[in-house]
Amino acid sequence: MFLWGTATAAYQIEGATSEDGRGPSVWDTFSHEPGRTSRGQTGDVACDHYHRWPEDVALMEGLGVNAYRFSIAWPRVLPLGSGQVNAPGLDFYDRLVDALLAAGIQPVPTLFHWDLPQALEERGGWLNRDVCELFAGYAAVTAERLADRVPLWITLNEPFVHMAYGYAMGVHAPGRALLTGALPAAHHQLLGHGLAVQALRAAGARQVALTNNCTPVWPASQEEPDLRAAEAYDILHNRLFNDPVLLGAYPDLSAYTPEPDFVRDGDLATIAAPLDALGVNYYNPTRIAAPTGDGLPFDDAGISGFPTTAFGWPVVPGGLRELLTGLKARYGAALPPILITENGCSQEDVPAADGTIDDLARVDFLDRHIAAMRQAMAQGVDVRGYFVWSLLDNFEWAEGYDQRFGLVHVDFDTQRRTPKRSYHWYAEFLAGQNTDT
Ligand code: IFM
Repeated sequence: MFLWGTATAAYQIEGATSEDGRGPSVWDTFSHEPGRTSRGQTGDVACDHYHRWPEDVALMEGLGVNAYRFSIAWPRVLPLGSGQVNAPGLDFYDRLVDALLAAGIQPVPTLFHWDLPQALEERGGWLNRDVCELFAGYAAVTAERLADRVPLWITLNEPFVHMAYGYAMGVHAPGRALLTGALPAAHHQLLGHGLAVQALRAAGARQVALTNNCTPVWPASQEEPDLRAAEAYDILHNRLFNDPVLLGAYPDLSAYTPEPDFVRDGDLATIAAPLDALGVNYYNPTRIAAPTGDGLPFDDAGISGFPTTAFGWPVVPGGLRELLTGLKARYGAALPPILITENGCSQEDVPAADGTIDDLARVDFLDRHIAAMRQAMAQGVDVRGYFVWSLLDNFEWAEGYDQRFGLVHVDFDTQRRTPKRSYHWYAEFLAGQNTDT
């Protein structure tokens, strides 16, 4: 069955951050520090999904999706990251899973979507190798409870973004600006992933995947310095996270570190545990030029000549086809089936006087990206699912509530949910699908 779904993440929608025994996460700490997020906004309430989940499941049922990708908050299950399990936290996800199944929707949980328990940050976060085993312990506890009903699990969401924004540049939690000193956070996330794959399978998970944020990299010119810079960026953004998982080896990291001494014997074999699917999140290509400063080995040259989202991201549907066919060309038989675990756009969705939200640009975005995905499938890429980011407008990290990605508009003062035109479009589209394609 082809999975047609929508996606969210715990800290972006749940709220109830100190309810029923949930421990604090790095995002609670970070978003409460002055100047970290737009207008000081936090995920304290977000979409209040922790209380309003029945309404949100009903919205998905109305949409007609057959799958829902959400994330489980590690600090809700294990408030200190390990040790004592918080039963009400697991109960929440248990109820959600049952409600989804009753609505004919396959739950697809992600175990880590950036909300590390603060207690683990105090031990060094993902820079501390011990966190890898603790992540596997959390995976085991969670799957022992849910794997009887949840076939497909995703370990990590976008370890590149978490490493780059959270540990290299400091614009996301935990707010560390270590530049290339962030690389151990990449390796430890990947090692944690590999250990979690073992733990999930031991607990009865039938299928396991990892979600990477991938981007086609466009050199700014065909001149040698730009081509070299583009290759260096491709290594950092794409290959650093795909090669070890799919090929069991890191790409040449010499542009970033003289010696990856954080990699120990046996780590790569653990990281390369076979997967049932690779999750791919696609938003846009990246155009790269030779560096002008003396820091990193590339400059982001920006893309012009395409429409942009409210975030200013270029809208390039053909980039999705290029990405998918490129993955197949690069990894060949080592590439498992692909799930597009996120694709979507932020728009300035202002309700009209009659309350409707006519987000035609989002409809066009989704329509053209789905067409691009199908072109890649026609070229032989094995894609098994597509999830729109996102079901609801939500807490867009450092951007707070300013960037709206939802098929459903959320009024954050009243928590009123209003399906946008894109919701109705997707519902109609799904009604016309044969779920085998
Ligand atoms: O909101 C994020 C999500 O958490 C991870 N992928 C990209 C989305 C849009 O920025």
